[in-house]
Amino acid sequence: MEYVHLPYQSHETVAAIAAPPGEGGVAIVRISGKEALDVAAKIFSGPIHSYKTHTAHFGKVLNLQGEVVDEALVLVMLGSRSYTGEDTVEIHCHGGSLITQRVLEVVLQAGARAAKPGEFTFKAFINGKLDLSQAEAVQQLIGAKNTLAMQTAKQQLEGRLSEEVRALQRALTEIAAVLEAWVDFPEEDLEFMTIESILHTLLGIKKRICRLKDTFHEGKIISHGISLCLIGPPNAGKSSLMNALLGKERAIVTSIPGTTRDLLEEEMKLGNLHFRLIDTAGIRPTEETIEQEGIRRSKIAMDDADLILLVLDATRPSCQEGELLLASCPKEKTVLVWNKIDLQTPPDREDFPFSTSISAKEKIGLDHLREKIDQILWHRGPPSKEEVVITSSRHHFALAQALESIEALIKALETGVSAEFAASDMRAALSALGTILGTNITEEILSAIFSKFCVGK
Ligand SMILES: Nc1nc2c(ncn2[C@@H]2O[C@H](COP(=O)(O)OP(=O)(O)OP(=O)(O)O)[C@@H](O)[C@H]2O)c(=O)[nH]1
Ligand SMILES: [Mg+2]
Repeated sequence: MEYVHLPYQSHETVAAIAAPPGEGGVAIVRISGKEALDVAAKIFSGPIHSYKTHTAHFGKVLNLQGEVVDEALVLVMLGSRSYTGEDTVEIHCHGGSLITQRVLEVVLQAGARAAKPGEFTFKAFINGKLDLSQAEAVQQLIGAKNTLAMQTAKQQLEGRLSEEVRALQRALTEIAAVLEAWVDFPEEDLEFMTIESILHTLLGIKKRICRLKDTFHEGKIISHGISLCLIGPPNAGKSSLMNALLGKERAIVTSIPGTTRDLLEEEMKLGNLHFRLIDTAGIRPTEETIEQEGIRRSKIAMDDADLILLVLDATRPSCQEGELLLASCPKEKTVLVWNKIDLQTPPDREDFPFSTSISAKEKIGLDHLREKIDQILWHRGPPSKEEVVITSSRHHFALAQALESIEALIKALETGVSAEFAASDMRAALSALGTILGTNITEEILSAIFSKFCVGK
């Protein structure tokens, strides 16, 4: 594997356009590293070396031949009081894509290296300005598609998750010290902490890790969005419902069963969350090749979906296809939707905990359906502003690993296994927690994290 960021590169002075691509009033070319001032001095008309830190200066950007490239405002940030934690010069130039590119070119000709994806944030991490979970939060904050996602990313960037992890680490380290002492001096009676009190503390820690790990259910919903799949027999009104939810005629609707042949996807916002709505081909036995393929895709979409809307036709309450789907849809992620209630009252299906009745054609019952979707999504309501929520599968994995080690540790202590084994479980738990903050982490993982960033972040 080729590493995007090796730690030894962190001393190099790098530059990139830190503004989004395209045209704007102003764009920023950022230079960071110990030669940032020297580089900027070669291409700026003013006396950069004499500027005080955190001051802005107007002047001209010149190429190495002394020709004017643009007029710009230069911002100087020295020492550790910058985003990257090292000398930084920002050139605020005119925001045309060509002119910004020219400014960057002269900066590179003056001696800076082109920054790699996420390299500014990587520098902030290496220089101790951010821990790894905070660095990941930068990416999430920039990519947040709804206010809840923004709120959780901001909270993580402020260090709330890090604080929680550090508190867990501190509590474990105290116990680790006792366990290590037992390994070193087994014959001594260490009475200041009994096995019972250690077990009691460990159970408390286990509970806290469990709680944090379980917030991933909410975290995923918030930050990754939800795939919502419409499933049902032909002609039940899936495409009509898709259109009604989207508020536009996206899918073809006809009275001919088997109208939809392929998967149709569309983004939708519902409340604070974003959804990927997927309309599918109606499921029924058929000899027709194209329809068979469509049905195969419907079934895959149904398995992959976070949520299913099982749409049944109230005028055909006990059709065979409907019964088969009722038996095969997982109840915990399915809302049973009786459609066409303008024509007939649907039967009661008490075996489905989440069900509702609508008319997609007459737009009846849609608000109630949206409420049902909300209910099935949140196991215990959306998280409060104060609650720390994890949104990354990397963090979820680390917490699961820590939990496993702590469970092994508890078992070892309960069954009186040698202190050495217990101490090694403890080290494994601490090390798993450390990966969230970026300690004990391989270059491969670091590289994978930062390579997902864009250049300029
Ligand atoms: N009366 C009434 N008719 C509806 C309602 N919803 C859909 N329909 C009609 O039912 C027929 C089928 O609707 P579609 O939305 O195409 O059904 P579908 O489930 O997508 O069907 P396939 O794509 O064939 O699987 C159309 O003629 C719709 O106008 C409803 O709530 N009430
Ligand atoms: Mg359809």
